[in-house]
Amino acid sequence: MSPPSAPKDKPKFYLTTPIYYANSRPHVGSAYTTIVCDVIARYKRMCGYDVAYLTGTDEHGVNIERAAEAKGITPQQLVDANEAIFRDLWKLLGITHTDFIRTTSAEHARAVEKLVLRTLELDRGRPDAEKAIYKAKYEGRYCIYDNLYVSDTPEPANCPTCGRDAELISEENYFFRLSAYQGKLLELYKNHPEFIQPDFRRNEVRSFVESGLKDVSISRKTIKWGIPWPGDPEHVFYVWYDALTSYMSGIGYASESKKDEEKFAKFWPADLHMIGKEIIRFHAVYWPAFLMAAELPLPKQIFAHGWLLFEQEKMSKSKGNVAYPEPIVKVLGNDALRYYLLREVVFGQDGNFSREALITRYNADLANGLGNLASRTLAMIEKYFAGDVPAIPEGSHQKVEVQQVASAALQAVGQHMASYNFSGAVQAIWQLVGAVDQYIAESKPWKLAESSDPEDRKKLGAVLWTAGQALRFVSILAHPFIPESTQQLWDRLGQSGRVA
Ligand code: ME8
Repeated sequence: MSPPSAPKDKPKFYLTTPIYYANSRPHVGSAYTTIVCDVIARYKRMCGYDVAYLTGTDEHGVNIERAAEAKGITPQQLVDANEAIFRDLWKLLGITHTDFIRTTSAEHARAVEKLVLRTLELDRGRPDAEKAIYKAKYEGRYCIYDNLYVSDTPEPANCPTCGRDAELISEENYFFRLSAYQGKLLELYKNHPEFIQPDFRRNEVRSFVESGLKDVSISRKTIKWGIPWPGDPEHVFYVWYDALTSYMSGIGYASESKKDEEKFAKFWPADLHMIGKEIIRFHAVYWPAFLMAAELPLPKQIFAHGWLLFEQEKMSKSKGNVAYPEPIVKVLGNDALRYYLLREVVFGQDGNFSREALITRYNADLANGLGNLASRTLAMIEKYFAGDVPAIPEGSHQKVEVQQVASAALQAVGQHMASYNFSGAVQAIWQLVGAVDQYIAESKPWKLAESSDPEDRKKLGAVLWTAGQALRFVSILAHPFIPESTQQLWDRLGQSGRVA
């Protein structure tokens, strides 16, 4: 039994969460993506990758301005307060991100400017009809809650996401010529089917792009709270051009320091942008087009997961039907929340969030399942061998089935993790937990301990050695999912250092 094999020269893996709106505090929905990415980051590190994991806060836009106004504070005060809450929550949840970007930071503004100036520079060599960025009048309906163009005509319209009335916008903007990228985007999806995952999402995006793309406005005159357009400060960048660039500014794009430059050169392009399904168009259509216009490398994959639902509706701040992670973690611990989210929700699909189901899962799989097995095994090792069960010669008295289940679990975890099938990976690990449980029940070590036959003593040692080894193996395999309890188990098994 050995852990997933580590490649010799450390390859890099760069993954990101969306940068979350700093107009209010995080809820279980925002924690979901962050936890999922943390599992991937930990797993990749265990597999020998040098991992950069970026998260952060999206701090510009009308909704921030309005939220601040409603509270009688400045937008800066609001985002400062909320950013601190995000950071504190990630700390509480034991998230191992390596980088955190705020869109109000100077390094981010520099990156947005650099990206647009680079594009404008390339535009100089392009005929007028092919210039990526141009100025024109915009009139349309826009949902300020979901930051979504609802329609490009002035007639009243409702937001398809939240159902509220969309606002009328009429002003001169800078536009991005998205319409010119239809062919290149379709080619990208065709040549790199892994670019958008899961497959059914790629099909949706492809149909959307095939039906024709409209140019998009990338600046605003009416909004004040944003990054000024270089050389035309009446305009500020409009959310998506600003927000998406965080994936580069967060790892050093446009920084003047040598160290950051090297970091960007090493980690860009991103290997994975993990997002919720509602922002897939921005990531799988706008973002590659923005990068193509700037002649920069494209991210390798956009994975759009489903929504956590609360009583069949999307959990969201604007609807107010949210659960918060802090009380859950206080009562049951981080691992319970992580385990529940990864085991219960089929990754990629929508899944219901329920406190009752969380508690049931916790009791069944963590407290009674793994917890109980570990306590019983460790208690017997203590009682019958004073905490030090002797290693047994390979093959003697070992239960080959347990080894087989362990090898199968290792293989299954590798396969499931390659496609981000977290529930599959967790189930494979818990099959091993079940197999050890059954092995102990069948071999009745407490009976063997009563016998005066030296063969029975050997058998007892073999049973507890095998169970202990299997538990050590479980603590490695399950570590990315439940890092705190596996570390405790690792320590109690007498292993030194960190699991990973
Ligand atoms: O969209 N279920 O920020 P945001 C699952 N700032 N995931 C959920 C969720 C739910 N009910 N609710 C939120 C933004 N999420 C922009 C992104 S990126 C360049 C800019 C997660 O605060 C999910 O990852 O509204 C979703 O995409 C994200 O939070 C939206 O966060």
